Amino acid sequence: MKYFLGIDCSTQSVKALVIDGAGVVVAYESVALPRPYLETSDPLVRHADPRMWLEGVEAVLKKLRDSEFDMASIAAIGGDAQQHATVYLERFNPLSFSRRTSPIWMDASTGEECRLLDGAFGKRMQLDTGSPAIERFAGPQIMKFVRTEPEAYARTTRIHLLSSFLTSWFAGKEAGIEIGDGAGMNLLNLKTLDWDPEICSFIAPDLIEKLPPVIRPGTFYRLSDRFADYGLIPGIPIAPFTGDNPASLVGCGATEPGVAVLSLGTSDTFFAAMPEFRTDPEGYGHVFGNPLGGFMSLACFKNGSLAREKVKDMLGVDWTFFDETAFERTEPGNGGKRALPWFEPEITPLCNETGLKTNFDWDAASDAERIRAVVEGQMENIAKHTAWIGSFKRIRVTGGASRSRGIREAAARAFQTEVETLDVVDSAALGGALLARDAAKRV
Ligand code: XUL
Repeated sequence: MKYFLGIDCSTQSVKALVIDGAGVVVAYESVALPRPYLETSDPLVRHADPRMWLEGVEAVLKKLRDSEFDMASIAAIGGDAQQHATVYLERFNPLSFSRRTSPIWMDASTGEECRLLDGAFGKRMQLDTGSPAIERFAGPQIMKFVRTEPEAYARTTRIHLLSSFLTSWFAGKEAGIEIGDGAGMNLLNLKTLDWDPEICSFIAPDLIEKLPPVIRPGTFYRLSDRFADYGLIPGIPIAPFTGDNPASLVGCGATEPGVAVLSLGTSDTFFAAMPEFRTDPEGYGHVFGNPLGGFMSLACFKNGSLAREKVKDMLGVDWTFFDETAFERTEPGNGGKRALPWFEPEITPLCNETGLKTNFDWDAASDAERIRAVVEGQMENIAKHTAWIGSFKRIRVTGGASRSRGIREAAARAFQTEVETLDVVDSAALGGALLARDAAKRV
């Protein structure tokens, strides 16, 4: 029997999911990442140690091998990583980093660079790259590095996305950036499907030389000999790693237009496949690539599950109360009481002043009212800022928080549509495994 492995390297953990040829999950392991980001006094700065991701990937492979799973039966590997994180190399082999830490998607410290890019390119940035200049995207992040650490930038020979860095790690040689995740950089021209020379050279005259090539759907690599240590067969195909959201699009079976997905994770995201690309008139949403061809729309809400958990802990209630009881004790609409738990600077809409935003007296309300206010506030904010994507007869809800009846009902109300729960262990890792199966067919 042949199996296909998907690796998901997300913000808080690394998962390994194995499917058989029919797409049925036969094995699943995960390891928590010890420091998803390094603490700093500036809430806008969010960097992580890139070595931690490699250690996480190796740890999950070891766990899978030690679970007695027959690693030699894996016929192909695919995967994904949190989007937008960049990895700066002085050399790939032996590995040496020119920037000790990697900015991750939660970083919002490049406001100045975004203003400069806006000034230089105006509307063209969004029309050609799918998004206006966005703080967490690779272009503004690289520009900040060029401006603040010019010597380290000069020593840099390659700038990877975390996804292409992991593909390279498995292949044992430097790999390209695939379009799904590459579109989240403000550097890829979606009309030519290649780096935009003008934008790249505005950031640094030699930037384009430091970027990996852009690769097309269907490209694959081969597993390096080193992974024989884990019982894997060297030379099996590696589907290029993509971003977690493009991988989720595949895992949720939403690569064809008509289905939208609301994924409730560390960040909440809303996305759908899009054959021709169209941009958000408000400028918050993005166009990424669909790993199987064409494009996808996406809006990202930074204060997702971590914010819900913080409210739960603040109130000292358990998940049953948060997910169910609070909704039995209150009425839909909550008498107009709404709250937005923006403990981290919010992305959609942009808001750098953190805190709990309410339109009612929080102290005088019951815990149940506070919870409904937060959940209805979040779902209405998502519905409002994704209206540009289109309207959908049904929305698939996935991610840990989709188990909450209260959240599902609030989503159905906010979107005025039917909501179905997609019961997959991990849609991004599943997407990675399905991309691996696809690569195996092409060999
Ligand atoms: C998408 C985004 C997040 C990360 C989370 O643009 O920033 O969803 O991909 O891993």
